[in-house]
Amino acid sequence: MDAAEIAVLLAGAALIGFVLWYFFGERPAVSAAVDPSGVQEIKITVKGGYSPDMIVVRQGRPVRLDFYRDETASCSERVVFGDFGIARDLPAFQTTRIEFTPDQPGEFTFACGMNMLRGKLVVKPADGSPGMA
Ligand SMILES: [Cu+2]
Repeated sequence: MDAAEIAVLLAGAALIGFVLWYFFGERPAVSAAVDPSGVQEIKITVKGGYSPDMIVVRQGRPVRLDFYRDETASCSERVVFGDFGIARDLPAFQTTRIEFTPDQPGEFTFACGMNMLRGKLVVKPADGSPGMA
C-alpha cells in the first residue's frame, strides 16, 4: 500500500466512525433549569429532530417544555408524549408550550406524529425516594 491508499482507508474509517456516532451515539443529556416558582423549564428546537433530544427532569415537579419549531417540514408538525397522553400540534416558527407533572420516574419517549423523530424525557426519582440517582 502506498501513502494515498492508506489515506483513503483512514478517511473511510473516520467516515464510518462518524456515521455510527451520528446515528447510534449517546447524545448529551440536558437537565431542565428550575425557575423561581419551581417549574422545570427547557427550550427545545424542532428542526429535523429535537434539540436537545434527551431531557432530564425530576419527578413530582411541574415541567414546562417550550418547543420552537424552526421548519415547515410536515414530519415535525405534531409532537406526542404517549406516556402522558399528550399530543400537540407545533405551528412552524412558533413556540408551543407543553406543561405537565411527571409523577413516575423512568424514561419516556416523545416523538413526532409518525414516530420518526424521537427524543427522550428522563424523569429522575424525587429527592428522598429510594433509588435516587
Ligand atoms: Cu414525522
